[in-house]
Amino acid sequence: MTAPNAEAPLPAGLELEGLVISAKSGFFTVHTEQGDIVCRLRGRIKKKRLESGFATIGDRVVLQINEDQSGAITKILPRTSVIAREAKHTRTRRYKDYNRREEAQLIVANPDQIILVFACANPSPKPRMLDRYLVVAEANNISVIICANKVDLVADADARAIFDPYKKLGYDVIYTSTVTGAGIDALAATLEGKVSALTGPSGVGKSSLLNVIQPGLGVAIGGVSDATTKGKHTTVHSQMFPLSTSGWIADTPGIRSLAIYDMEPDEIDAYFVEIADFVPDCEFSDCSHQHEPKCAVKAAVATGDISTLRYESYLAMRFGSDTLLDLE
Ligand SMILES: Nc1nc2c(ncn2[C@@H]2O[C@H](COP(=O)(O)OP(=O)(O)OP(=O)(O)O)[C@@H](O)[C@H]2O)c(=O)[nH]1
Ligand SMILES: [Mg+2]
Ligand SMILES: [Zn+2]
Repeated sequence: MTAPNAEAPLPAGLELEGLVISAKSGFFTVHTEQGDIVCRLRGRIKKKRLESGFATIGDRVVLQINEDQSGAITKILPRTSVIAREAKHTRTRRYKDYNRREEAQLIVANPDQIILVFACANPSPKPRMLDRYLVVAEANNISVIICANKVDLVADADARAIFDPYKKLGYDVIYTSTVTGAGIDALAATLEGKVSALTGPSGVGKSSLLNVIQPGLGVAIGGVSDATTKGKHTTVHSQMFPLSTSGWIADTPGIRSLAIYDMEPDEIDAYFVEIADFVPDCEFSDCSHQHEPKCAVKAAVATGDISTLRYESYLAMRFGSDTLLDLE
């Protein structure tokens, strides 16, 4: 016996609201109270997509049921935030509005938090990339949890030397291993009831973490081509998964490069949280914190209140010629 209505078709024209949990080649799976419905964008939206924004996972949308039980997305509800990397060819274009960033490659819309995954080794962590992600998250006002994965591969002290300084800056850092299980409960606890997105370079173990946090998903995991360098870009499409503890988690493809865009150079000051603290004390209001006298930022670097690494990272991001930093 099936439950009443379990097999009953939904009436054509029925409007439902839901959450986009997968987006692939023009097909969107939308989670609704009536189940998961495969949708396409309604033609009118497609044409108007420059205004309405292309749907991405995490978007809340309105859809209409078709005769064949598929759906047509008729409306993308306003986003509260979005994590995107800019498409290279649109680097110089500016998008102030979250809903108009379709030319950037959207990674996930409306996340409550991002889990920024780096490996302690294999591939080796790159603090400059981490800083860049943090700037993007700060700029989008999204909270970040730093997950230092593969702790089993290094001495504890070595892992802490790299990631503990971020705790001092106020970021949550969780050390994990999908091999030993270290830190997995702590990570899982931070996900409860929230929409989170796993992001970071390829090969750091994002999909592996998902598989241990929510066993049974069977998400494909890949290798790392060379012990010190690159992941294999195993995950190709972003996807949201429901957590049995409540909440959703998105697995996303490893990011090759992450552009800083939509940001004036001096805005970067505000997104390096510890640098922002000292900027008001600089003698000159337009201080570039490089060579000016009575620069509070340089003074803080000299006393160790700002780490040299972070200061260099800041300079590279603000004044470096590389607007697109290779993450691998
Ligand atoms: N030693 C060790 N290896 C791990 C750990 N977590 C994942 N790995 C390995 O790292 C490799 C990459 O894992 P994935 O989960 O595919 O990495 P990913 O971040 O999803 O990579 P992309 O999908 O390419 O972005 C696999 O060989 C995993 O078995 C860990 O905690 N310790
Ligand atoms: Mg993956
Ligand atoms: Zn200064």
